[in-house]
Amino acid sequence: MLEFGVAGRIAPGERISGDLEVVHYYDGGGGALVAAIDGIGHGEQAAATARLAADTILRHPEEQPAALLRRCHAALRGTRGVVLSIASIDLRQAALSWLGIGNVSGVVCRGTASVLTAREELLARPGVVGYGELPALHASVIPLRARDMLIFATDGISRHFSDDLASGASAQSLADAIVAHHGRRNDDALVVVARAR
Ligand SMILES: [Mn+2]
Repeated sequence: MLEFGVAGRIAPGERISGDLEVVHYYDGGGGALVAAIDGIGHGEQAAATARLAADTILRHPEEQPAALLRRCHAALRGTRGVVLSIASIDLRQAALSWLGIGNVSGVVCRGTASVLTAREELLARPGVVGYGELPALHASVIPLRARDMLIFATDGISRHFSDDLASGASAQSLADAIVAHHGRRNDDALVVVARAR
């Protein structure tokens, strides 16, 4: 199974974040969806668009990331759109399939009990989900071993967030620490952490 952590911050002057996470088991716990969504703009309108994307994903949690992004693109037509990165984790096969449109960062840190040994970064495609044309969508699939950690961060988090991760921390304390140390003050921020046990 997975251990999850979610942390975020609302942009100054707003009452609601336009960033939204999806953390959801499907197939009786055989799989899990993890996504970080950043609604374009701020406040209520961005939050509503992000909610629409999350609801669209949650209606078909068993589908692959590319299919889910295409569903979101259709559902969000007429809105300002979102950028989002999503991972579908097959827990029986210990495989993670991920895909991103826009600038939500994604990294998988390979870890043992005390040392983070390597990382793989998500190569997200440019674009906006719900606006214009989607680029060709090809999820990449990587193995997920025990202690490996998936982290998604919206652009309210500095790009350098993964430089100094402490692998021993809980997923939640890690998410909290990333927001505290790498959050930008002028934007909504969201960090989603999923660690394989
Ligand atoms: Mn943002």
